[in-house]
Amino acid sequence: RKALLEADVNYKVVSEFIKEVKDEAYGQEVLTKLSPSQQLIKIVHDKLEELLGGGNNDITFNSGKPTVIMLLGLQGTGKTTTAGKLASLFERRNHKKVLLCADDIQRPAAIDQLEEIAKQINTDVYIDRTGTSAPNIAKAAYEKAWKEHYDVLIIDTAGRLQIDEPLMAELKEIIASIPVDERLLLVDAMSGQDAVNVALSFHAQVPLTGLIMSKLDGDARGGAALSIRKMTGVPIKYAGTGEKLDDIENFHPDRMADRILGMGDVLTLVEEIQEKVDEKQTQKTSRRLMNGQFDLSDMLSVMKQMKKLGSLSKIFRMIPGLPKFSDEQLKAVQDELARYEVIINSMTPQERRKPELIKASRKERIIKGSGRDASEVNRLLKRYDAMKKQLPQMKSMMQMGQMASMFTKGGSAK
Ligand SMILES: Nc1nc2c(ncn2[C@@H]2O[C@H](COP(=O)(O)OP(=O)(O)OP(=O)(O)O)[C@@H](O)[C@H]2O)c(=O)[nH]1
Ligand SMILES: [Mg+2]
Repeated sequence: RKALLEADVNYKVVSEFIKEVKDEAYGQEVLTKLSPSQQLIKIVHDKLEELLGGGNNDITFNSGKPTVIMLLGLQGTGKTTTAGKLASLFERRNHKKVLLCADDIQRPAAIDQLEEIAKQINTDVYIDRTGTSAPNIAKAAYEKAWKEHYDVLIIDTAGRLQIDEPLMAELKEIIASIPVDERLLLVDAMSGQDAVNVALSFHAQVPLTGLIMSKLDGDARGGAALSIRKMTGVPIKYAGTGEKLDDIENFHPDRMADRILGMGDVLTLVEEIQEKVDEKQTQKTSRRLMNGQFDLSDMLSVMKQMKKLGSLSKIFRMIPGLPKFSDEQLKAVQDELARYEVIINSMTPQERRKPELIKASRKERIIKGSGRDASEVNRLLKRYDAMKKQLPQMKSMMQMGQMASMFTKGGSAK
């Protein structure tokens, strides 16, 4: 059975995020128009927006020479379509003369696809079907762009199912042979956490200058965007919102924060938490944990907290590193809690404070008193030892609880 604390918790990310939200909350005047829960959501929302935004969210065009944009990404993420979308956007909005370059020579159909797109938007495209290498094609396209005074050159590159050496070598060779201003990675909004690793490997080999989220018109909330933005430090520049060639827009961090939070249900959740969290107890346990103290009563208190935070964690589901609790995990904690509570109640205060006192004869008494069996008592003691070793994670758990309790009863943030 999987314990909650063994869930994928990245203590650093959790406590950093919570600390920032807390600082923010402390510093804030009482906003009369917003209820405490709305305030909390607003702070989380703004924090998300800040995380998602920042950096140059657009393209800076060179003057007097072509601006070279290279599109990168795994197979089917939307490179070729986005090449067309960007060309059309720059022509319409920025009145630029754009040359597309079909540099995906892995499949003959890829060239045809870009040629077809170019025709639709009435844009020029550089094509070479003689079998020469991708870097050579890019070089020739760049020369043409210079000679014929194109403002922008957009290079469509080959995708792969997975990152592989030949692909990376080819991309590196292209950027070594012509000056590429923008290296933009396509990230499919539907992709999960593995997209983070993909982005990081691209970034390590071909330093990225931006991200483009594609397929934001789907159901995906786009939590991967947040992880990738944070892990690479690279700005998200554009968002693809459909299959048509004008379905592209500059990336709006505020809209994305709305989407990640899925506004509707969050408010209800926060209100639910407020009803459940016992502020005094939480603070007391929190203080003890900070001082490195942890006994069996603290264990009960932490477990109660975990149970309550199960629903709060739904708010943070999309934030990388925060604990994600499944319904089964919550149920497991609930059952465990019910069993342990009876056993711990049969202990003397001294035993609760110093569980290491509990040897054979005391154990016998506790078993009789609680009506539970030896294996359960042993399991409880084992669990206590395991939790004691995970003090940092528990501290962050209690902090989350405090954060929620700050907003209870009129938000007594202190
Ligand atoms: N709904 C939706 N579909 C998109 C979007 N962007 C691309 N697509 C679709 O995704 C599919 C793949 O797009 P491509 O542009 O061919 O992707 P690619 O990265 O060039 O793929 P490869 O060249 O095979 O690596 C196509 O069916 C596109 O129409 C988007 O923003 N929304
Ligand atoms: Mg393609």
